[in-house]
Amino acid sequence: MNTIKLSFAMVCMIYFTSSMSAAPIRWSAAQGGNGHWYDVVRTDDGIPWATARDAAANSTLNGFQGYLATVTSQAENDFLVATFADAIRGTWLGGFQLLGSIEPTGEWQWITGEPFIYTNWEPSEPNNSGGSENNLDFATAGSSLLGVWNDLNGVTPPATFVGGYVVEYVPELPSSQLIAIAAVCFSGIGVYKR
Ligand SMILES: [Ca+2]
Ligand SMILES: [Ca+2]
Repeated sequence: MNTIKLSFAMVCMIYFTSSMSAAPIRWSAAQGGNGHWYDVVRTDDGIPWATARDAAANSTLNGFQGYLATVTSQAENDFLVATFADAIRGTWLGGFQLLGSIEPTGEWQWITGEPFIYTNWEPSEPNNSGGSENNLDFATAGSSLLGVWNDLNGVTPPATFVGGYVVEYVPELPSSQLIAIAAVCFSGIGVYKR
């Protein structure tokens, strides 16, 4: 029985530590920010956009679900550049085009539904290279400019062009789900200690 309780407590601790193990950084109101948190996750080169999108959606920060980052202002783009520097090169963002969009600049949208108005395309981008670049990334090291955008093939992205993604988290009051999980975990640990 004690083994079961110990295992339960360990699972709980792993849950909480894993959700905090990354090091997201907040764009605070004091900085003129929106209060959201951001993290750059480096992965194997060539990660498909949809894989990154799903991984971001499965990421949590203190119980809050993340999403593939949406960059909707120059100030937000500047914050990411200043905060993560070269780590953002070759990372996916939450922008995409549906098939049939007017190429290369037409009908870009954010996964959140936010208006796609601000852009920071690299000069000569988007170019819909190969006729199949419908996903948004921060341009890779081949670019002379840090923080500029590129359109890239999200299904079979060139391994040398993308190797990670940016996650954004919107903080809110602790969810009832988190409270419930925490209550169960701490009661379980308390039982074990007795
Ligand atoms: Ca395109
Ligand atoms: Ca391109």
